Amino acid sequence: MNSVKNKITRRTFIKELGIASTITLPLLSCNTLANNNSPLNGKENKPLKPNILLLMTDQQRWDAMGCSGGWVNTPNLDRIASEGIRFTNCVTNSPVCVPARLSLATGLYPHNTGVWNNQKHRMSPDTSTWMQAVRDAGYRTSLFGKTHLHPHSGDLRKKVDLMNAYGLDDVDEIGGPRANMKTLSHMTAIWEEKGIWNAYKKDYQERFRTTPHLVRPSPNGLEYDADVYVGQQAKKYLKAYNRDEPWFCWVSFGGPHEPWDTPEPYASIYDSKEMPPAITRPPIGDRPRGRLDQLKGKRKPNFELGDVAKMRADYAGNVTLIDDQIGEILEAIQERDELENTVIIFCSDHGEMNGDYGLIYKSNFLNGAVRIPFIVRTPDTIRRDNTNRSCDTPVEWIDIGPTLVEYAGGHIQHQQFGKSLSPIINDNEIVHREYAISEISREIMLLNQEWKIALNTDKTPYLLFNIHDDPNEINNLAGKPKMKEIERKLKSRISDHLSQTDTEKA
Ligand SMILES: [Ca+2]
Repeated sequence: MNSVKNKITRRTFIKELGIASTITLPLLSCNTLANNNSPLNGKENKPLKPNILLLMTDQQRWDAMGCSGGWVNTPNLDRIASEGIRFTNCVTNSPVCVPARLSLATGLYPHNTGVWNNQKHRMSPDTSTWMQAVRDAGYRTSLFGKTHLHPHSGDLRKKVDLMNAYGLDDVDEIGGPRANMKTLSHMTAIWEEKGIWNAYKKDYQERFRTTPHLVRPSPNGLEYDADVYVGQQAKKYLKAYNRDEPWFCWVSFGGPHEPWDTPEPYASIYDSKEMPPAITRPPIGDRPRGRLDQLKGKRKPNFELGDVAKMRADYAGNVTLIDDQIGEILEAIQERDELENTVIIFCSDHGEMNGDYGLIYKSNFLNGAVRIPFIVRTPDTIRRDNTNRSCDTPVEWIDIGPTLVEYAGGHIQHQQFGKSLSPIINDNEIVHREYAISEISREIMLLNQEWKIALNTDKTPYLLFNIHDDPNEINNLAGKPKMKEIERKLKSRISDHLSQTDTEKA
């Protein structure tokens, strides 16, 4: 039953996909979170473990959902939110892929992992992860899409053993949109076979050479779109799943990451005139400087009038495309009659500035980049009355792992700093975290219920916003004499945090 050693090959995986037979109900129980309403196992009359669906996107802003910002149509995410809890103050632990995803897998901060930027980093197969803890709790684990837990190079089809070591059994991994130009995967093998891969490469080279924010549909069209590939592979897998263990399925879309190349018909769904305007970059003044002030070049393109609105409309189209794929996955789970007993988390690894502050991409601590959409929906939250569907406590994205392990009825044995959300899901009066932390390039940010502060590499505050009075982060109070005491207190919190999470000391 335990599948730790069960490393299936791609061939047997495909063979298994082809076998559709009656689902055998899992015999495992002992889920501390299962209550009397949980479905029962017919033979032993014990609550069934829930299945677990982790839906993740890459570079989706916190406000790019119908239920959060209101400017993107996402009926399926809205449905998950209406049956779950949406956390409105969730930040990624690093606003860029590689450090963020490493932190997610390990529950460690960049100041622990030493990975502070998008660098070539391969997570060692010996690393302890929460995915292993889910598997050890009796789950069959799977991954469709992007992990970026190891460098995007060579042939991802040959990295299955590494993914197995990370805790993921059944794997169909792809690179990100840029990596798909050169990294082999099952998906790019199809592109090559269909004779479309060269056009994809040519389109990318052209747009990044001249205008990175160019809005133009991908030559792949909808049929060979990477997000459609990920959604459909996950759907096929879940439809055919016929093992005894409950399933954990991680669906990790590569979109709505740049470029702005959404295929039709999604490219034309949104009217650019109806997109929310970008937040204008305020003058820097004489405050201390930090990473945000160094972002330039391709991240700060010369926009022409209307460019930002066009980008936003294209981006919104990509989010809706992914939402439709999520809808198909939910439908497949519903057809299995498992939707009610499935825990769902939806999140993104970081946001996208999409023109805010004159910037594109991420890599800074402003809302557009650091704040992420985050929804948890469980068999229990579905049954609640419709109050308290959102929660503004600070949450960190490394909280995903311990939350899922708790719902799986497992245990994380290794030292890590993620914190299960199940207590606050059960009682929204609980303080989950007093503050949330994010880090990049040896800078650190703290967000609490009232303030956001960021320190540069000299440990000097260079961003300070009152999040209630100034939700758009226009009025930077860093370095102002009247803020001295606030800055001192927040800095001391940061220093306590660093000392409490110092793995060197352990
Ligand atoms: Ca990313």
